[in-house]
Amino acid sequence: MNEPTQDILEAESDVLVRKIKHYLITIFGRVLEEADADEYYLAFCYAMREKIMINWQATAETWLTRDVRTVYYLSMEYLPGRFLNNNIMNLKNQEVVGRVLKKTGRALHDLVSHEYEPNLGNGGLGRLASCFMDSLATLKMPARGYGLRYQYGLFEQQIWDGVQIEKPDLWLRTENPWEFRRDLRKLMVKLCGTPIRSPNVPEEVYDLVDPEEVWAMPYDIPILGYSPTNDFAVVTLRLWSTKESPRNFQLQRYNAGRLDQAAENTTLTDVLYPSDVHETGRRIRLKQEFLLASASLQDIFRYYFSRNKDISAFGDKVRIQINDTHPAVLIAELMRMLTKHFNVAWKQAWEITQNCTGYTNHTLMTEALEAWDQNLFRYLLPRQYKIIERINLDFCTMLRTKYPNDEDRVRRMSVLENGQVRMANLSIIGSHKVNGVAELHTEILKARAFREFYELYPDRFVNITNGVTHRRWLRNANPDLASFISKRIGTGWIQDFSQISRLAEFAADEESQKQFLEVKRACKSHLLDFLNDEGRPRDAVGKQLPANLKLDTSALFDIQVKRVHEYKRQLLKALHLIVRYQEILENPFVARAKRLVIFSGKAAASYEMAKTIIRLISCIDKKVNNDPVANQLLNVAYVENYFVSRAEIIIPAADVSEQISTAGMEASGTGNMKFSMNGALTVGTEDGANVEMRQAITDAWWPFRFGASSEEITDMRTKNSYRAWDLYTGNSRLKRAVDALRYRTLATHDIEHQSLSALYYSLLESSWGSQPDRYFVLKDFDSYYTVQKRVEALYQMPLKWAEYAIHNIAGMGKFSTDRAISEYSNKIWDLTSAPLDPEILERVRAAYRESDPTVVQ
Ligand code: 26Q
Repeated sequence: MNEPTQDILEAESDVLVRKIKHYLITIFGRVLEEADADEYYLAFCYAMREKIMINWQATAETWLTRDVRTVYYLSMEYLPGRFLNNNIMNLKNQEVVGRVLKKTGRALHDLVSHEYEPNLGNGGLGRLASCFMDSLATLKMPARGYGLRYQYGLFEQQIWDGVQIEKPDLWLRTENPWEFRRDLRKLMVKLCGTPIRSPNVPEEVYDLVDPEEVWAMPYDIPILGYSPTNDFAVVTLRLWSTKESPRNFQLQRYNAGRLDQAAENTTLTDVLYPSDVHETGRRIRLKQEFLLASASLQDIFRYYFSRNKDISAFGDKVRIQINDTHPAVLIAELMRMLTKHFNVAWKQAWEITQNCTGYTNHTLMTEALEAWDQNLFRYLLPRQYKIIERINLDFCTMLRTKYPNDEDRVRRMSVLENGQVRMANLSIIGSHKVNGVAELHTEILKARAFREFYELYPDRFVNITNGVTHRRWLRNANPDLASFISKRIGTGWIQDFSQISRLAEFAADEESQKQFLEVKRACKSHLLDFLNDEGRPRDAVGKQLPANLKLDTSALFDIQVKRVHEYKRQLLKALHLIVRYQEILENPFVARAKRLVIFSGKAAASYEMAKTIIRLISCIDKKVNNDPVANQLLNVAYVENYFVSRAEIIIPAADVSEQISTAGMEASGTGNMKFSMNGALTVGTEDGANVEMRQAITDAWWPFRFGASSEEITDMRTKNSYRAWDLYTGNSRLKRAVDALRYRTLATHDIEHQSLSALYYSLLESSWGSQPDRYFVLKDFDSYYTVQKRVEALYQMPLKWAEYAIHNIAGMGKFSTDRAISEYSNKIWDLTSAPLDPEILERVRAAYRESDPTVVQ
């Protein structure tokens, strides 16, 4: 496409300025000069939004008129990050925006950082859903995302002298200009009540007497794809809310004095459950899951019937992907709707349901598989429970024929067992494809967690390795590195990330190495500014302390950011820190690489051990940063409140990316990919997607692999052969570090001391029937220590380091969600790209120009 001329840029920026002024005066009653940052931000977004509407409308109309197969992605979590900057980039409006800001006397940084991002997820799974939306839109795949619009997203984390404090996330305190409330599209969801047999339908299909009726109000967010021309597609992310429908308030209960119950259904979507681990038995959570499933399904049916006269094409036109088991009750609800409302026979309905549904698993920890108490389930969702009973009866009957005299197997595979409803079993049975999120993960699913299902349905299991959108995580987060790349291989990589491999040609080029190091230095400087300002630690009453970092950008930036979890082993890194500190004290005059170690991540509010690990790191931080000898060589920072925009500052600055989970426990990881794309070298176990990253980057350029393999770990577990105590006593370096947890070396008062002791005991003593050191921290310590020595040696050779880094970036072509979405489209959905119809686009554009004759294009 031809670049726009100066005249056009100028004219476009004039239009935008006029629109901003228009919104300021008509919505806020303000003129430009008076507008505060909030008002300016909103007016700016409203003005930008107009352009989005054209392609949004044209996308919807194209897909509607062409009656294409569509995928509906259901996820309880989304972490989209900030919208404004991404939208400016995908509209390719940087230049125009630059001029607008100049003309209106505002700064880009102030504008984009004014946005408060939605924190509607816990971590990896939610961020993956958002990366998928970006790639679906970019690939022009007919798609829609469904989720919940929580009033309060994941808590805001503050760390007061080492203690995690959770504060409510008030993301809706000002208006969100990126969402559109669609009153006409609201839907009713029915729960509880008494089931009664309904006439003329299969036996298990019941009517409901006296149900609770909850209105779900949709809010639509446009997700812009990237296109080198201006025919980008816009996918809708539709989030349901129960807040804005006054009738959800149960006045009868209120009148009966049950104030708590009266408001339950207006507050259903109030909070995101703040845990990425086992959270069973939470009534509201099950109601939330059903709300998502039921409202989305009704919406899917409504859309389907706007294009089709009868149900016959449903199985062909509709694909539904469930992001983990959280929306899995959809399988029962789809069966119910097909049989009850559309008169489909049971057997055929089951075929349609399986055909339509795909299930992605994100965890290997069997204790984290979702299971609901049967009584609770039956009480809240009586009709769906009946359906599950029938599904399960059919399934178990089939099993008994196939495996006669193997009741144990039937029990293990049954959906209803032990007083529980097992959502993973339901999901596998009700889907045509089940996928893991990295090769190792999928293999372990087949060999262990879902082995018997795999035996039964070998073709159902597929792997689709995760990715990330390189547009947000490289192009937007690290514009200097992006232009470093584009100068060398052109801009084609933005759309087709496999082209990044061509960067390898420049890895050995000294000029490129130097420039890479300069880009990295600038990113580190930016992060240091943040750490020394907003990112400073807090004292025991929450007041921010003066900056306490001594190191500059010449130090090695060694970073671990992710949810805090024992299996992710922040503790391993902490122990290594203690060792380094002790070594420095012992021998202060040995030349050593300077290192700034950065952590960030939230612990689930109820996860004591994780909170204690944060506390330990803060203790180390206080000790090391305030020690006049050690702080010349080693600094530690725990950045509170990790979220997408903060990750966008932290990740580009990393020299070393820590991906050190116990092998076999991290399903995939996606932070690992973001770091590597930004030219960090990975210190990593052979876990999750690390394995495939190593293969893609090749062993030659992947120097810091360490630790026991997942086979070794499994072996130690099954043979019960692991002896943490022997490792501890056999390694004096390690022993001294572990002892620091117990001997009050790090703690400054009693409570700290008690906390840290708990870590000591978790490593060395069995408790509640579980083994010491369940995550094999001590096992991998030595190998971690050795690899960290190599890190420092290589860091002494900056140009060599840069060569490695450039090879790492060049090897990341596979890890874009564009590739992942293409694979889902081929292997699971059988979905093809549907670009915008140029005629429709032109017609919508013309209508827009007619509505406002001042617009330029
Ligand atoms: C379940 C029931 C009740 C309440 C909460 C939950 C719940 C919520 C979130 C359970 C799990 C999660 C999130 C899991 C998650 O984020 N898993 C990560 O998914 C990433 C994307 O596939 C992987 O890269 C990570 O390895 C995996 O840990």
